Amino acid sequence: MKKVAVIAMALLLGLAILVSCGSSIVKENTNEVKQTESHQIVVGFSQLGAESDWRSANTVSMQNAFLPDEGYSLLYKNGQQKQANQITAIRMFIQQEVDYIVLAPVTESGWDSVLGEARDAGIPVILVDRRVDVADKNLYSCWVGSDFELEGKKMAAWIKSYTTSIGMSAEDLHIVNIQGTIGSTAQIGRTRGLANAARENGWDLMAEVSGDFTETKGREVMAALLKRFDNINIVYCENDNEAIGAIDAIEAAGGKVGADILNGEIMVVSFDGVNKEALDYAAEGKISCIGECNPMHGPRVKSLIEMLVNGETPDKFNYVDETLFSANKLVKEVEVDGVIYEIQDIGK
Ligand code: GZL
Repeated sequence: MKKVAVIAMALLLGLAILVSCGSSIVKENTNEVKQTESHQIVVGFSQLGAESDWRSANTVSMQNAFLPDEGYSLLYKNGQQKQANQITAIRMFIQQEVDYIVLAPVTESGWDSVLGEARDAGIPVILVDRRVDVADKNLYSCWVGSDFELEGKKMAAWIKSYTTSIGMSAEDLHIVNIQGTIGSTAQIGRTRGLANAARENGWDLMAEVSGDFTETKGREVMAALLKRFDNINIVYCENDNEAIGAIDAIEAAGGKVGADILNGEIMVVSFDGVNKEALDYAAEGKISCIGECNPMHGPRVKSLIEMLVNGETPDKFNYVDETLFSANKLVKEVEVDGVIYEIQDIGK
């Protein structure tokens, strides 16, 4: 039943993405002040970009959570992965006197000033997905998202469990990390999780290069790494879109992806579990393990805003529970910091 549930969830996520890719439910708002009925709650949402399937699903989840017939007006601005665009959007929301600002920050630094302007305007800020590194944490009301270092630790535990089970010695693991957007919370956490495990286990972590969470950059970076090294046997991609690009590059160079490292295959692992192609790759073993990163934050952000509307104080940090997806039968669970995480078997 679990497998059916997981695949059903993946298909639902895929459907959400198809809807968003085919015809976005809510077009980006123009700059005119949006005329809303007086009783509506106006939410200004500064989304960081549209770089990945995860991001598309996250945007659709937010758009579906704040609907006019449920008393909301959502002003959505896409930052095209540039902080300057997000800062401009936040200033526009302030001018429009929105009731709440929701920010999915592209990277952690550089937000103190504009969040200070929102505070001075009396507009609460809710952070979603990635976090900000500000001197005064009172500049935002609360945050909801993933524990990215835990995601990295879980994947490292899976790598250790699998390679140990096939009899590999630690020094025989030759790993490259195709990182996400440098300075983003997801990249910082996933990179730290792997780097610490590599140091503690004596693995050969040969390179860390940013693929910016995109398929195109993932392909480019992988092709360059294959020219640089002839002994790569594990590719750690910090999201699925990078993994799809990396797999293309490996196969274009005549390599074979899979878990049979001892017979020359290159093992690819990644994060998200949203992209249908990546989930299919995982089901057939081309991606050996995907660390779940759940994008469906819309309802979570909505419940945080509803608490604020009701005068309640939400928890400052709200973490999402996540698992690992794999069709590999050798690893059934991993243990991280004393907690057992069961692997969701998504094999066909
Ligand atoms: C993670 C999110 C990351 C995803 C990528 O919560 O910030 O950004 O892992 C996305 O796919 O681009």
